[in-house]
Amino acid sequence: MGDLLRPLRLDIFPETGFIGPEQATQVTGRHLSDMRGMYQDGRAAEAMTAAGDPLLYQVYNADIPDEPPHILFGTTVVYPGKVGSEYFMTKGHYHAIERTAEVYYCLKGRGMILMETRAGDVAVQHLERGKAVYIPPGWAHRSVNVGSEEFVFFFAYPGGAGHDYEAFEGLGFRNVVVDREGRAVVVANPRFA
Ligand code: PAN
Ligand code: ZN
Repeated sequence: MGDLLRPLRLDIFPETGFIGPEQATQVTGRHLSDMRGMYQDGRAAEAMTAAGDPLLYQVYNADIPDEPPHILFGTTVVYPGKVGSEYFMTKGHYHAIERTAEVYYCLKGRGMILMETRAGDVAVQHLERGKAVYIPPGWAHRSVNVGSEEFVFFFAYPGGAGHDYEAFEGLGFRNVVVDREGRAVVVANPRFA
């Protein structure tokens, strides 16, 4: 068996996604420069990166050993904004151990979860406060903020699952979410045409 822990209790602030106490939390910030090639509008991405490289999202991870039989959990805050007509989003990944699932529970804002399998199945679920999405084993997942405030969600998945980002460094996800006259629309990724 892996590390044993004493039971612990944390604070999770739904408005900000912040998890306390600070000593029990790891924070990772992702800027636009961390997502080279992932947005359709490369020129808009370059210009925004040069003009200040905005912070797109933050991940707060409770400090739990990353191995079975633990459950890793935390929050993600995706900030509102767009690169060209595409909304701010996470990189997206498969779990390295593909037979591992995940649960997302929305605490604030409005988002879409883009999901797909290596076999080419695709799915999209909408999240708003109080709704949860179950991501079954084998489904890659990316979170998109389609609202005007922060999109905050809680996540939990098995320790040791790991993250595989490589699959999305070329063409990206099969679907993209774009703003069409103020509405968030899911369209097929033109790179797959
Ligand atoms: C989440 C994600 C988090 C950030 O904790 O890791 O939302 O997204 P990326 O890892 O794709 O940058 C999760 O799905 N963990 O497995
Ligand atoms: Zn995941």
